[in-house]
Amino acid sequence: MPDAEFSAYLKSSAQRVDRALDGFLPKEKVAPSTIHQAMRYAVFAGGKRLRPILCLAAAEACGGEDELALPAACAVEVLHTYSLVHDDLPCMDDDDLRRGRPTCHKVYGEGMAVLCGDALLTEAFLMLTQSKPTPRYPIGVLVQELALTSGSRHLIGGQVMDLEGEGKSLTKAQLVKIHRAKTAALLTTSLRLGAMAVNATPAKLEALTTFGECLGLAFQIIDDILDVTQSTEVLGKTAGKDVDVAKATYPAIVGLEKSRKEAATLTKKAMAALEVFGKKAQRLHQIADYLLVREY
Ligand code: GRG
Repeated sequence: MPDAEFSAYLKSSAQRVDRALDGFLPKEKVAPSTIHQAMRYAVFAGGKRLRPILCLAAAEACGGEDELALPAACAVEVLHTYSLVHDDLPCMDDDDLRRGRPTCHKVYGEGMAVLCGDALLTEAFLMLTQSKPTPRYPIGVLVQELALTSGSRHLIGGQVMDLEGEGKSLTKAQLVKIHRAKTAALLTTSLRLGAMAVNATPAKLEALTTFGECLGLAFQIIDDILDVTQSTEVLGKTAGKDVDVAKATYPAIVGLEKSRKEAATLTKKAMAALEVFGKKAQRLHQIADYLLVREY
C-alpha cells in the first residue's frame, strides 16, 4: 500500500485535476442541460485520475512547472472517460457499473451516452488547445499527438482488434498488441504531453515513451489480474467479466503467477528508463511502484 505522504500526493493531485476539469467543462445549467449533466456524471465519478497524474509528474520530471501541463492533464482524462462511456454501451462491452456507479447509458439512455462520449472526445481537444505553446512544441504538435493515439491506429484500433477477437483464442502476441493499443498508448501520450507542455528535450521525451510503453502494458496486465482476483465492490466495475465472456487476458493465456512476474519485470524496465531524470522522477517511480500493488 502507498505510504501516507504518497497517498496525500495522489489525493491532492486528483483534486487539482478535478478543480481544473470543473473549470473547463460546461456547467450543468448550460443548454442543452442534459448532455452537460451526463458529461459531468461520467467525469466526476471517482476515477483514479492516473493519466492526468502521470501527465503532471512527467512535466515535473522534465524540470518544468507542472501547472503548465494541467490543460493536457484534463484533456487525457476526459478522452479516457469518453472511451469508458462508449466501451460500456450495450453494443460494446454492455456494462451496468463503472467507477462504482451505474454506467452513463443506464442513467441517461443509450443515445445520450453516445453523444456524451462524442462530446467528451471533442472537449478533450478543446482543453488541449488551452496549453501554452513552447519553442519545441507548438499546439498543433500536441493535438497531433492526442489525435494519433486516440484514433484508429491505437485506441480505436485496439478496440477493433478486441471486438474482432471475441470468442476466439488469441495468442499472447495478439493480446499484447491489443493491450498496447487500448491501454499503453494513452498512458504514454499522457506522459509525452506533460513533457511537451514544459518544452522537454527529445531525449527526455524518448525516455518517457519507453517508460510509458512498459508501464502501460504492466498496468493492463494488473487490470487483467484484478478482474479475476478482486470483487465488484472494490473494483467499482463488474468483476469476473473477462472470464464470463471468455475474453483473452494475460492470466487466461499465461496464468496468474506468470502474469504477476511479467508485470513486475515490465515495471522494472519502465523504471530503468527514468535514469536520465535523476531525483526529479521520484513521483514517476512511486506511481510505477503503486500501480503494481494496487487493489483496484
Ligand atoms: C473508444 C469505445 C472505445 C474504446 C477504446 C480505451 C478503450 C478502447 C476502452 C475502454 C475500456 C478499457 C477496458 C480500457 C483498457 C484500459 C483500462 C484498464 C481502463 C481503466 O482505466 P482506469 O483503471 O480507470 O485508470 P479509472 O476509472 O480509475 O479512470
